Order: sequence, then C-alpha cells, then structure tokens
Amino acid sequence: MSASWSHADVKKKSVKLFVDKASTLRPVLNHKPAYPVKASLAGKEVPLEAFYDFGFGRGDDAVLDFGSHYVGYLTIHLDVQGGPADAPAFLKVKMCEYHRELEEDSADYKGWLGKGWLQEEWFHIDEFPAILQLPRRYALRYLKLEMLDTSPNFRVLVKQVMLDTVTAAPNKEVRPLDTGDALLKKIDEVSIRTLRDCMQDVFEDGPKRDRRIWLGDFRLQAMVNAVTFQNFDLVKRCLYLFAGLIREDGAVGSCLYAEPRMIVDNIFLLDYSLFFVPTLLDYYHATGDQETFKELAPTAIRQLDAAKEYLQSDGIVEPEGRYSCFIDWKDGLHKQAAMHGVWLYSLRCGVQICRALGEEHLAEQYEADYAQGKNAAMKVLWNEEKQFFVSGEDCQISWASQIWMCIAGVLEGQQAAKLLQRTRLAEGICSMVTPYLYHHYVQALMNCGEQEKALQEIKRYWGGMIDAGADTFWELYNPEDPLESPYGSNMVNSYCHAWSCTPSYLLREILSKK
Ligand code: RAM
Repeated sequence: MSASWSHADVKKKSVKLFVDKASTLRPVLNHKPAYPVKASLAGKEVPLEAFYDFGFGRGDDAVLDFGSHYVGYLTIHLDVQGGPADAPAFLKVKMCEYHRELEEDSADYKGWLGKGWLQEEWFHIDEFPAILQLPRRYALRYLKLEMLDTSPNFRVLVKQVMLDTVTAAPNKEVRPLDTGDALLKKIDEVSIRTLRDCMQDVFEDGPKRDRRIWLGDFRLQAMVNAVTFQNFDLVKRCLYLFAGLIREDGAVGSCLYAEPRMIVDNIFLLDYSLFFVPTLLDYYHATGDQETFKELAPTAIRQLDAAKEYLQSDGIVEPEGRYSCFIDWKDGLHKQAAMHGVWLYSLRCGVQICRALGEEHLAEQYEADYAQGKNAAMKVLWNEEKQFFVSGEDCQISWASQIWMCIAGVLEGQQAAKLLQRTRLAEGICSMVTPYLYHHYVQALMNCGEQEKALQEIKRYWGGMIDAGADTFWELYNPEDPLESPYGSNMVNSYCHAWSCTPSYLLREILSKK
C-alpha cells in the first residue's frame, strides 16, 4: 500500500481539509413562492375567495391544499373581523405531506421517536393585523388551520398564505422520460419531485423526518441526481463531509447532522459505511473529477479493510452483534447473508477504484478477497436442497439475501434470474418493506437482463403508492399493511423519502437498454 493510502495519513490530512472543502460547496438554495390552490371549510370544498372571506371563530377549521408537495417556510397574514379583539386568538396549524395525516391526532401518538417531529404549532395572536412567520422549515402539501378560540367579540380573517419553497435542485426542467406509458411518466415525475424536496443543504433523507444525511440514502440520491438535476457539487460536498467527519476508528459514519454544525452521528451501520465505496466510484464515473476521486479513494478503501475485521473463520461476514447493519426495515430479517452481499459488491467497486488509480497491487488483493468471499457464500450460504441462499441458524430465506447475492454477482445471468423468479413464487419467505430494498430488487433484475420484469415491478410497487395518492414517494410502503411503521406509529413516517426516488434512475437505465 502506498504511504499516502495509509489510514493514519488519511485521518491526519482529512478532518479539517475535507470539512473545509465541503463548507465551500454549501449550496445556494433556490426559492420560489407557492400558494394554496384549493380550500375546504369544515370538510367541504369552497372557492378560495370564500375561504379568504371567512371569519374564523371558536372551533372553525379549514384545510388549504398547495396542489403538490413542497418544502419551505410558511407566512400567514391574519386580520380581524368585527372586534376589537378583546382576547388573543388561539390558532393551531398542522402541516401534512400526505392526506391521511390530516385525520391523525398527535394526542394519540405512542411511537418511540420524538413527538417533536410531528409538524404542528399553536399560536396566541394578541394584535391584528398579524403576520405569522413560522421559523421552522416544513414539508407539506396540506395546511390545516384550527381556530381553537377567539372571543364572541371578533373573528379572524386569513388574508394570505404563502410558502417560500426551497431546494438545492437547480431551477431547470429535467428532460422527461422518453416513454408513451402514462404511469411510468407519473412515477418519474413523482420520483424527481421526491429528490428535489430532499435536496437541501445536503442530500437529506426526508425533509419532514429526520432531515439528516444517511449514506445509504445519499448513494441512491446521487445516482438519480446524475441523470436528472446533475448538481454534482452537492454530491461532492456530501462525499467530503462523510470523509472529513470520519470516526476515530476510520469508519465512515452512517449519518451526519448538518445543523447547527456538522457532526457525525454515533450510529454505525456496516453496510452504510461500505456504501462510501460505490458512491465515490459512481461520482467519478459521472463527472470524471480526478482530484476528488484521488483525494477520497483512500477513505473508500479503508472501509473495505475495516469490514474484513468482521469476517468469520468460514469466510462469511459475522452476524450482527459487534456491528449493526440496515438492509431493510423488515421485522425479523436475518441480515448476515445480505450483509455479506453488500461487502462483496463493495469489493468489486473497490477493485475498479484501485484500477482507475493505477493501484494494481491493491486491485489484485481485493479481487482475491472477492473470489474467496464468493466461494464462501456458495459453500456456507447456498442451500442446495432449498435452492436459495439462507441466513442464520434457522436458515431463514429472505428476499434481502437473494437480492444481495445477485447484486454481489454470486449468481449472475440466467442463474440469478431464475433465483429471483423462484423467490417470487416461494411462499412464506421473509418479505421486504422499504422502497430501499425494492430498489435493490429492481437493480438485481436489471443486472440479470430481466428488463421487462423490472418495469413491471416498478409499476406495481411505486405505482401502488401513486394509486394511494402519493405526490412524493415514501419511506416505507407495504402494500399488505398501509399503516406499517418501523417506529411504533405511522404518524412519524416520512412521505417524501430520499431512498424511494430511484425509479427515475432505474427507468432511464432500463429504457436506454431497450
Ligand atoms: C431512518 C431513515 C433513513 C435510513 C435509516 C437507516 O432513520 O429512514 O433514511 O437510512 O433509518
């Protein structure tokens, strides 16, 4: 290994230099005002003029619809009707990404994530006219207003509502997908909107929750960005942030907080830290930016070496315990086989990085690791009798294991296609619940030439969210259980979630090969 690739050297140079570089790449956000396009009073749709003429008194409520999903800052202009206002008006506002949220009551919230994520505020308004400028940024399509109280002496008029929308996506139209299929076109539009609304100071995972940058989500956002908005500076900024905020043990963190200052979270997910490798490689392929590639390659390579520390004597990555990994939110999923697949896939990307930089010796070393890891997968994880890859002592058969073994190239071509077909037909196997794992499923189909099936699955899964009224795609979608949540309550689910925006990438890939 050349001196400049050693971990100590990387660590010494990186921290400040990389974070400084990331700071210079902070995006200037694009602002555009958005206004309500529809209104309803007490559940009944009314013309917008009727809404602005309506005097709100105790118990009156209304819903404003901005017509689509946006991220931004709300300003509400209020005035008094009748009066004088001899008491404060007491107003509750609630911001909703998805129509189902309008019916939910936060008093019933029993989830284990902080309730503070729920987008609602209460205001006492002492003087009129008043301008409420909400300091928090919200993700919404709908705004619900509930006048908790005024006094018998006065009512409140809502004179204007404006949303100052923000995004780091460039102000340009993305070339629409070249397809005659209306559903695919719609899926593409919704994917692009999802990405747009997650592009803020960094690539956020969800603008409602949790507004951080996660490597697993970022890798997919960067893929979609490369074929749509092409804001490569934002990708570069995030790569430098992950590399600059590297943990003491040399692992790239799984997620970073952008505000109030850049810090790395203490959650460590082995699969996410490895995804630094393909993300850097994809960035290089998309931009040809040698300088960044060279500077960050040692950080990527370090992840491959660190992951090796978790190999068991049989050559398989050990099960979760000393480390955690993500893979999918599916309850009860045994992740060892899938994690092994992520490691193998990352090794393949690592080999390409080393070759591109003329580090032939290292490339050969990782090629050998890959070959050993692949053999071990066939020996330990492949179950000849069942004709599936299995994970754990109970020999669990899951979608995740089959998908990642295909992406890793343990089975390829026809063999992989047949494995995925058997998985579709199998009963009682451990299923998948996130668009994140569905993305990898579709990618696996594409890798083994199953383009038609890939299209069908995109239509079925992402089309299902469209049928359910999605303006942006969701963090979690289980067609069998629309209320499913990994957090003990679907109220905190995010309905505009980075990892679900990949159809725009997948579809362009599939259509370019047709
Ligand atoms: C949640 C978010 C995020 C994901 C992590 C693992 O907090 O949904 O997007 O990457 O989990």
